[in-house]
Amino acid sequence: MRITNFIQSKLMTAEEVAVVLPEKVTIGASGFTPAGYPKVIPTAFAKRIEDETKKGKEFSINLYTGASTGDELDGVLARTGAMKKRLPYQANADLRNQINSGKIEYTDLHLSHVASYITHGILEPIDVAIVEAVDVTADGRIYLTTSSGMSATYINHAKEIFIELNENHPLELKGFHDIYLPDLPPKGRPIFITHVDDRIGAPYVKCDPRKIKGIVRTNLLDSNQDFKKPDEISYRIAEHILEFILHEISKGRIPAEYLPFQSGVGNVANAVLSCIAKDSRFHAIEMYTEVIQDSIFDILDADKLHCASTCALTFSKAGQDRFHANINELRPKFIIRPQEISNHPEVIRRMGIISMNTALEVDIYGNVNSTHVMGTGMMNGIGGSGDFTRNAYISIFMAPSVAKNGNISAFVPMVSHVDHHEHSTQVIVSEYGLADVRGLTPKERAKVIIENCVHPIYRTPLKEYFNHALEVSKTKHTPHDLRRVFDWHIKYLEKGTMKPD
Ligand code: 0RQ
Repeated sequence: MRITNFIQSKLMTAEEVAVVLPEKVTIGASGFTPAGYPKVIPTAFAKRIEDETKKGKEFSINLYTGASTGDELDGVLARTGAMKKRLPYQANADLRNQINSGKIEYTDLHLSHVASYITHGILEPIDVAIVEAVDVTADGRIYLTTSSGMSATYINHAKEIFIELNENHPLELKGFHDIYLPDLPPKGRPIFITHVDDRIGAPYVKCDPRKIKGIVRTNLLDSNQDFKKPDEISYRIAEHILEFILHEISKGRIPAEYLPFQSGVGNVANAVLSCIAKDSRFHAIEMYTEVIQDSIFDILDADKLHCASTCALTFSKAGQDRFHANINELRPKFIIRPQEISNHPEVIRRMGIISMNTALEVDIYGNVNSTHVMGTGMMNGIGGSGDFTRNAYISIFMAPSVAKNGNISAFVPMVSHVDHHEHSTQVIVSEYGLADVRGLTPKERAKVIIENCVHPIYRTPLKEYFNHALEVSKTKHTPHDLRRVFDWHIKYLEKGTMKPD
């Protein structure tokens, strides 16, 4: 870390920043899944809020980020009770509880839409940007850390900027980012990314240095959970996906050198990468995705990564140590882009991405719910899953066939909330098998999904529902019995299980 005269002149403690933040404030923070988010300023601000609320002061915070962040941002601010609005994605238990108890309003947004909502003034404007950086220069170049997220847009729009200068990251992190924001319609031009490793922007975010009101030195790592190896069910799902990809190559629908992969968060997504690493039938891949997790190290160890374009490097403590130790060697392997570019429909469609995301539940016609537990409770949010699903060359949804010890079937007559509808979903996979529903009619889709993906306990009941719907439905294109579509969910809510009696 080089402390220049400019940095020296702006140095403050987190507590000093906390005191100058307004009581009613909209914060645009760095951070994506949880990587590269500010840690000490929000913690100090939360402490101030707690102290001053006791003395009768009222605070009101809107918090915008790139995606989910760590407890030192989302958790501490949610627990103050002063958070009023949060967007566009979260995955923090305390925040989720407050959203679901109605105390915090949450706008669940496609991640590629956030920048234009900010720029067009659809959302409440940003007062203060708080971003984590590895370096800042006197002419206003801000070098971000492990994520890009929404930082560039928030920095552009904020009236004031506070920076957490994180000394834990080596200065060699400079150069991983490719910051480029498209112009607004009607001035928008094509985004010239035709290959995963194309660079079209700058390695820093540029701002008016007069807007930088304070810099706080920190050394805290991103607080990610230790990386859990995927479980047996995830490996079975991954195997079905690998067989499908090889089948598509044999049919000439995927080229032998593959297409770039997008892989979501969680167990199954990690299992797919681990399986590609181990499987001798697979050679090196490219990724055009929004989050890279520790499973990338399996791919790197097998020497099977050409390049990964991402919006965040979300590593466990061990993963972060390994990344730091090998940072120069890994530089050509990763590009970190703003979410408006990592998730941009134009680029995703042009490059022909194979997207792989996880569903909470899927219905017999292939509609997918990724966000709402039993139709009303927020889990995390749609995140980038819709950006990729809608625009991918092949969009795959994966789900273990049951949840909660078998008391919930992931395959139901009708999903209780729709994030990805039957027109966008193409391939559905559980540990029992894979349903390729491209080009099928609704009734054909129902048959292949029920036959290939559903857990044996629920297969016959779902078949019975479909046959019953076919019989009683007045119109037969997408047969349903509207009186019975949610019987499975209602049974779970009343009796704690969807299992047949
Ligand atoms: O709850 O831990 O209390 O048992 O849901 O399920 O199986 O641990 O799955 O961690 O892979 O997350 C869809 C949430 C899956 C995630 C989702 C319960 C289950 C468990 C979690 P417990 P698992 P994962 C990239 C792309 C949307 C955003 C996205 C997600 C908990 O993948 O948030 O894809 N996706 N972004 O028991 C009730 C059901 C259930 C259920 C599972 N049908 N009903 N509960 N569970 N199925 C990242 C970004 O966009 C930034």
